[in-house]
Amino acid sequence: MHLTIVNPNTTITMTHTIGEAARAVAAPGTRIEAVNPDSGPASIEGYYDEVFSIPGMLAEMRARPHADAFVIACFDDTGLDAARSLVKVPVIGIGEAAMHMATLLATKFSVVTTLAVSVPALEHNVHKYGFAHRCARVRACEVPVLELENPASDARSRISAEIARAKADDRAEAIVLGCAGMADLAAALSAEHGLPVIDGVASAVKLAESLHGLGMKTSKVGGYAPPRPKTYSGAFASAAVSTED
Ligand code: 5HY
Repeated sequence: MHLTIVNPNTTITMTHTIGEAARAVAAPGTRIEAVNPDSGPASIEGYYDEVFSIPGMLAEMRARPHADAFVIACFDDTGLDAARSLVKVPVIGIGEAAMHMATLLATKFSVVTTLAVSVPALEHNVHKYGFAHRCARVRACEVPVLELENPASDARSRISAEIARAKADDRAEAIVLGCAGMADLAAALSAEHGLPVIDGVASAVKLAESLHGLGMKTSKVGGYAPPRPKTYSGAFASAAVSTED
């Protein structure tokens, strides 16, 4: 299968990290393409960044009609519902994927994300996905997203310390890493802390492969029905959907 992974922010080094994490777990027949838009925020930290990342992300998806499935590689699952409306093939958000995996491994989990500004949106998703009774807490380690790209930063140690607090205070039995930029840290942190530490990129790759293998596609009979053709004007004129799409 051809699996396209879209990093909605514009930081190419993070896209590379994401692609490597995906290829590390992909099945032999899965071709991974990791991309990001040229327009939009360098990182997504809260509601304002999120909005401006979505048009570029959708454009990247629209430019790849050959993909058998897509992964949205931002833990906020940025634009996930719009993406599922736009394309017929499965679209997996790394946040939703990681939370599903956590519920298969533990009675309760905590999320460790970057900054406090990101927490409310992730808490909303926990409730939206039906995991409120399984997620002990969404925590922030107060590491800016782009600090994860800085080898000299103390990001890893701060994430590790937050995991220790989640184990002690939340009695978390598993940890979900709340940023795509943390994808390369999961295995080492799991070994260090002695519990499952789940990366959403790897989780989403395997779920996408499963859905493709089952021949399953997104339902188009309700909320994810194709957008109705209509005029789009101004900067978004190119986003208009025709009946041929
Ligand atoms: C992410 N931001 O996965 C989110 C994480 C966050 O640019 N990629 C980003 O902090 O919300």
